[in-house]
Amino acid sequence: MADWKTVKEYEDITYKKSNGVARIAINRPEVRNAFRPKTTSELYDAFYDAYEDSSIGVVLLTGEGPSPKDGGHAFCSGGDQKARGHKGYVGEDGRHRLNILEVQRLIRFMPKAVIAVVNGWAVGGGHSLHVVCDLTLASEEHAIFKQTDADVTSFDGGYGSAYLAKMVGQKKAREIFFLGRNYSAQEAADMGMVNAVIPHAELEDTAYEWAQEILAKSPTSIRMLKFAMNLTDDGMVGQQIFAGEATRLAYMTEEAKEGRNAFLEKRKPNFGDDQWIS
Ligand code: S0N
Repeated sequence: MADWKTVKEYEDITYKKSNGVARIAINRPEVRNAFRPKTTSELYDAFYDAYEDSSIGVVLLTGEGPSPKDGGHAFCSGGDQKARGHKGYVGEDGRHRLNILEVQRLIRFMPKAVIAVVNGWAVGGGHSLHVVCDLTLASEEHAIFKQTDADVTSFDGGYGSAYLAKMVGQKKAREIFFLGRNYSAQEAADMGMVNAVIPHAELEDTAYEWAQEILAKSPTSIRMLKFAMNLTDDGMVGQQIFAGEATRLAYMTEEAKEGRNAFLEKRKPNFGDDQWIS
């Protein structure tokens, strides 16, 4: 069982950790967990903490709720349309931003598994957030997947649509975006964008169990496999990230230590014989 400890108090999100797992939840149930710039800044801050914490191997992303007003469950309803200006979403500082994309990139490029725990509505930019996560677990009773981007002219032409099409196929992805219908957890699983449909009461415990299973695996294998699977879709950035991990592995060899030591000792390196392995 999880023993969640709050890491830091935020206004728009909650952030907790338990035994190698971080849990980040959007906490604006009165607007179905829509994100405003403060929310995305806080999400970025929490995800970055989890990214840097070497004791954390898996991050769960979910939504708090249900709504105090009428009991509606929400994972995330996307960009807060009340905060939307003409050039982006307007923060308390008056600046326009689309910084949910920075959160998406951090989820995509962090060397740890990120699981979307979809407890209710996953709509618009909230749908895109589940798409960019490595795995999605969905509430059997309350999860509803819906793309409203084309209703409100606030559309995700990146991972939210193009990567979705790789996941569910071109025809289905176009249906999701062009028609904006509601899809149940089971329909989403049948399409290939949800890993498992879980009874609502067991959703969080199941996500924690999946996280513990992943934590029992080799951390290097998980990070290399995530980046290998990202690579073909992420172009040169995918290569850069995968190559960074190859460099990190190279640093761990005797060969690399000799290269560094020879420079520091102002001598020629001696990499030894028989090093040109096939
Ligand atoms: C979620 C929906 C389907 C829930 O319907 P339900 O249960 O009937 O509740 P409502 O009565 O509609 O809502 C309850 C209260 O919550 C407010 N509210 C809900 N969603 C939002 C929202 N997104 N922004 C602001 N307020 C919201 C309602 O107004 C209501 O409050 P009151 O009672 O005071 O009126 C339904 O609510 C719904 O359809 N919501 C809107 C979904 C939507 O269109 N989202 C925006 C879609 N676009 C994006 O998210 C793009 C985001 C983005 O930033 C982006 C930009 C560039 C590139 C990428 C992205 C990206 O996608 O990440």
